[in-house]
Amino acid sequence: GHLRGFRGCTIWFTGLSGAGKTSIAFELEAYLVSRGIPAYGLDGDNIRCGLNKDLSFSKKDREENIRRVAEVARLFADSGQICLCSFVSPFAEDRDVARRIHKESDLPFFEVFVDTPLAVCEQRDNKGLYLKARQGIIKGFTGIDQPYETPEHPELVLKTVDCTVEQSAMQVVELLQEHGII
Ligand code: GGZ
Repeated sequence: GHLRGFRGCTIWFTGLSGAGKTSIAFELEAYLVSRGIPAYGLDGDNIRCGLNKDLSFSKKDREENIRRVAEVARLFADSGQICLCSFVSPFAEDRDVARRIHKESDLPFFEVFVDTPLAVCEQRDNKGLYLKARQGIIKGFTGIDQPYETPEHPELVLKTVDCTVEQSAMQVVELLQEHGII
């Protein structure tokens, strides 16, 4: 890694569906790339349609989803890029696996809890998924009939209710600066 003079790392955004993970990651990716810092975002949209299209939303398949994503992120980070992972990743033990995978390769890993209350996510319901979950059309939906385990020691907590997407992205930029990544 480090070919471009930047230290690669992984930023792991976790939070409910509709919390704003991908929006913040996308804003951050644009900010970094515009400054010549290589960054790339992974999320359910580009991972679950391809690499992980064989996986469901059962506890076991979410575990495998996170494991594979973490391995891919490790490769991005090892290549000197900032890998921005946006996954609900509701189970603490799965997030810990992602962290361990990076630690074993001596790559920095930052867990960022996108802390948006369920009521706000459900109110937004951008994709109509919460309504379907409430109606029982979708089963095993995080926050409705599957748990979300709140991160206990994340490197950063983003309270999105009080911030714009740009402000949240800048808080992550500050985190990266504090750790000498950028
Ligand atoms: C949670 C679900 C589910 C269920 C479909 N539970 O708002 P979105 O649409 O784009 O984000 C959610 C995304 C979650 O995929 P992840 O790969 O991030 O999940 S995990 O990390 O837990 O493996 C939502 C949609 O897929 N979605 N069904 N049952 N979210």
